[in-house]
Amino acid sequence: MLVNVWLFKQKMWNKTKLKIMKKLLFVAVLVLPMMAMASANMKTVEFKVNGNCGGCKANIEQAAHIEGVSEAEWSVETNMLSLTYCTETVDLDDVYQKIADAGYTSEKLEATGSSCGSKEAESGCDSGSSSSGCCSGDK
Ligand SMILES: [Cu+2]
Repeated sequence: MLVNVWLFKQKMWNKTKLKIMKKLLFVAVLVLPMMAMASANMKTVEFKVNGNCGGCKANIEQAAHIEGVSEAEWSVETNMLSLTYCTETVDLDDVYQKIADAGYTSEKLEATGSSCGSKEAESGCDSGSSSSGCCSGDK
């Protein structure tokens, strides 16, 4: 009698286990590709953008933050811009162009606009201010 109950319980447990396994498999099959897809077209690159100060940082990051860019971070110390973007919607050349328009020279493009501009005074960027504004790009 006792053995029978035990066997019965054992059977039920096996069924439950199977159900759980099936559920897990279902979740894995459904969710994993979605996660892979979401991250597959995101890419992070680093490239150099000339700049000098916190004002430059704000300008560069703002310029680089076009639609499809999820993260743009520029370092004053290394002058490297770290960019995380969607490869399907973002053309990197557009980012280079925006940065050049904002007045910063990157690895690929010479600056076309004027940098820092009115933010010069409050940004505290005074290195090279004598020549062509605080952020002439030549550092
Ligand atoms: Cu600056």
